Amino acid sequence: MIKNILCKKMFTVTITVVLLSVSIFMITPMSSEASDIANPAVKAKQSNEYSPNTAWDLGYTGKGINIAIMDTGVDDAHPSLKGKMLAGVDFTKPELFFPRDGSYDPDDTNGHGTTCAGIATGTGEPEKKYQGTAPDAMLIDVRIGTALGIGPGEIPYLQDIYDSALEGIEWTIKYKDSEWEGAPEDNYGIDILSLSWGIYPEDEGTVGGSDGSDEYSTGLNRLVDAGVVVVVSCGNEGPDNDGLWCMGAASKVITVGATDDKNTITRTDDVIADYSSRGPRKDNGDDDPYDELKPDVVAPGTDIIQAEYDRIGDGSDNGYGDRGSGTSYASPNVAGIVALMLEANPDLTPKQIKDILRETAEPRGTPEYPDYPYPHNKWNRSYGYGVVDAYEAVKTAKDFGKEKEEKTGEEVIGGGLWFTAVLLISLLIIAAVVVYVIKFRKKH
Ligand SMILES: [Ca+2]
Ligand SMILES: [Ca+2]
Ligand SMILES: [Ca+2]
Ligand SMILES: [Ca+2]
Repeated sequence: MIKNILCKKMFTVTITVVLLSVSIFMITPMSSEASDIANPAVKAKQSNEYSPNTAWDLGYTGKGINIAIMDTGVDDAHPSLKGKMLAGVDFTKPELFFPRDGSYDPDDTNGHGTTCAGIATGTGEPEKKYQGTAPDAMLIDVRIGTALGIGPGEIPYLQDIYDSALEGIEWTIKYKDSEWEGAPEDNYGIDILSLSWGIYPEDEGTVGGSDGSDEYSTGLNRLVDAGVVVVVSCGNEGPDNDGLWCMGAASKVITVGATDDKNTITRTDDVIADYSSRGPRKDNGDDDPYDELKPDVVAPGTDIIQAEYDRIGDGSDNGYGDRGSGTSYASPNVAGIVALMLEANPDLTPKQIKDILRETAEPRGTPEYPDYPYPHNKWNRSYGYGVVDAYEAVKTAKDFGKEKEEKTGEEVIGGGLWFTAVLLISLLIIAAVVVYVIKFRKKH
């Protein structure tokens, strides 16, 4: 008996020591120097390292732009997200009791969606430490995932009956121009869909992943055609992945992989995250060899601290949670950058946004196709077209089309000068004629 009690005590002590060591190990990375890294590292937020060459220094923070987070729901009462939600819909609940006109506010009982919303749009209140890349952007909460993460319809055999992800995509197409009740005119509709979601292709013949012809990817392409910029995570399958999953494989979306920023704002030490899925996408056999070049860009996704959800409540008393990692955390960072670009130039099309992001990204790794035309000759299977650069992207977005306008302006000015010159010469000729006539009359 005594021996047993001693054993029990020893066991308890050992477990306590182990737990303490583990918790200390887990707390260490959350020290004060390890604050908000990913945001200044993409050159969105100001920093000692990159200011004044950051997007926020240019004056853009996402004002007048709406980002839909299609995920496990968002605890939008969290101090970082308070007052942001303009509309919501919950596809994990029956339509009969939960209206799907945008008026319902879904709960997050998993945490994934709240974290992603914070990375894109969080104000970081009250300390303003863990801010999103577009802290003035607003939110549309499109819930497709349950407490378990996966949504109804991601279970084989049920997919044909009801699929929350497909419902969510169709809803976003339908409501993309909606005049949300109580929203200022600038914040009508949906500008961007941020999707940290992937569904494994389940059909036969899907060796090598999806070629982008699956119904999730084609649905997202239709959403892009409707004018919404779609940003999707690449997946966490690592370097030996068998292609890309449905959604990130869509030709027209911006597919985002993850880097490890090493908890330093400087970009020089950043490397591809070991879990980030690699490209290219499976060949879809069309005459465009470039839509296979995915991921498009990479952004920090490792050890990210963000707004913490509440399993039962709305997160209104919550702070900021542990660090988490995944390409799920890289894509909302880029969705926020797209919001900054659209604020700088609301006329840009989704294709122009994607082209600018690819062109301005800082290339990394050996180019896989050096003979391809620019910018495709930058592409690497891990880093895509490179590490996203919010400053260069926003600056390029702002000036996009300006060169043409200025030229047109010059032409107008040029035309005005010509007109004045012709008028002056005509007047001179008339004056000369008048003088000549008067003189002629005087002589006769
Ligand atoms: Ca919500
Ligand atoms: Ca909740
Ligand atoms: Ca770094
Ligand atoms: Ca192709």
